Amino acid sequence: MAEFQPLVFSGVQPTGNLHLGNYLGAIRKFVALQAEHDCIYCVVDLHAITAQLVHDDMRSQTRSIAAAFIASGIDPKEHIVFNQSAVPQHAELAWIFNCVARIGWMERMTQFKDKAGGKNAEQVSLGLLAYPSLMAADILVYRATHVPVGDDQKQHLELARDIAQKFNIDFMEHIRREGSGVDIMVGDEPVHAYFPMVEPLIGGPAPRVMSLRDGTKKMSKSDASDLSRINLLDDADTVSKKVRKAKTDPDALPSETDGLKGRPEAENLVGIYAALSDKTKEDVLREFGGQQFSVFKPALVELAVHVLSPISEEMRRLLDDTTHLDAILRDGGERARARAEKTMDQVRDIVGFLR
Ligand code: AQP
Repeated sequence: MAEFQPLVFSGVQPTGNLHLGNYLGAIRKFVALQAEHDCIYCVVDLHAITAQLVHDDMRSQTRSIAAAFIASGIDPKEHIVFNQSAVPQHAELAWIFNCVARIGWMERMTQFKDKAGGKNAEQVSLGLLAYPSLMAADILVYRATHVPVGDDQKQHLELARDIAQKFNIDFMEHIRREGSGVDIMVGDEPVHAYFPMVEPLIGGPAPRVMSLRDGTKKMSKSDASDLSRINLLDDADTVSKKVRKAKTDPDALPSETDGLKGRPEAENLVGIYAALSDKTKEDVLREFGGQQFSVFKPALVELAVHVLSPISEEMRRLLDDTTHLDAILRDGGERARARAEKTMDQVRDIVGFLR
């Protein structure tokens, strides 16, 4: 049975300062996957206008995320780094997916419910509701098979699978006729598919990094309090201040992970330490179990600065030369467009548009 060619795709929105959650949940995985896979990494600027239409600094935010990718170790020559709006095929496929997906699927998305928040639901943009359909198109316009993301994106990836599956079933005869499908197994069922069933790559000790001010809330670019997150561009003093001020409880760290239950802030800081040091939470507690936060926090600051400062230095260097950075994005955009057009050329035939 044939297989889809393995391909990694993921994206980050240019909606604010990149933080430790984006780094540990996503960008660090992007870097690691390059060794074994063909990878496409995108600054998803079309997504950035779904929650807020007018941005004063979208271009600089876009460059900043591209700089973070490269400074973290993504090789834009070997792989592809570009911004989404440079490849109009994403939006074209998203329109087709808007007609494949059902409104009920979109309305069930937790992120939509959080962002549209109850009585505001009628007032938010149609784009915010349709966001997961564009996300499915971002991935599937390359027929990508693996998507590294933070835990918060799990539901959107399940929806991308639902969209791919419905497209494959609805157009099964057309796909066969056009000869562009692949025979795959979905569970125990053999299916002649055009789009692969994407696999989310979520994991590690910090798949969802939580706010430093509230261990029950996700660390987020849009949190009003800058103290809630460590930004990739924060200097050592700022990182130190934020970790010192991070909410904790008065108890010492436990020696076993069971002892972190019901202590979300402690669990979050231990998870961050583990992820930054490539260890497990068990390893961290073996080292720090029984210690107070007054001992653990300075160790965490030292580690965070050690890992993040080379990245922020390199980001600043790249951001000083926007001509070079723009050329990287332009080159990535051209290569991405050629690949996306190959898919859309077949999709237009599968759907049956007059050519
Ligand atoms: N707190 C987090 N922990 C782990 N992973 C996270 N990601 C985001 N926050 C965390 C992952 O980062 C990638 C890029 O995210 P995004 O910018 O495209 O969208 P987001 O999830 O909406 O990020 P934010 O920071 O929460 O932005 P706002 O505040 O604008 O909504 C994704 O893989 C995401 O999982």
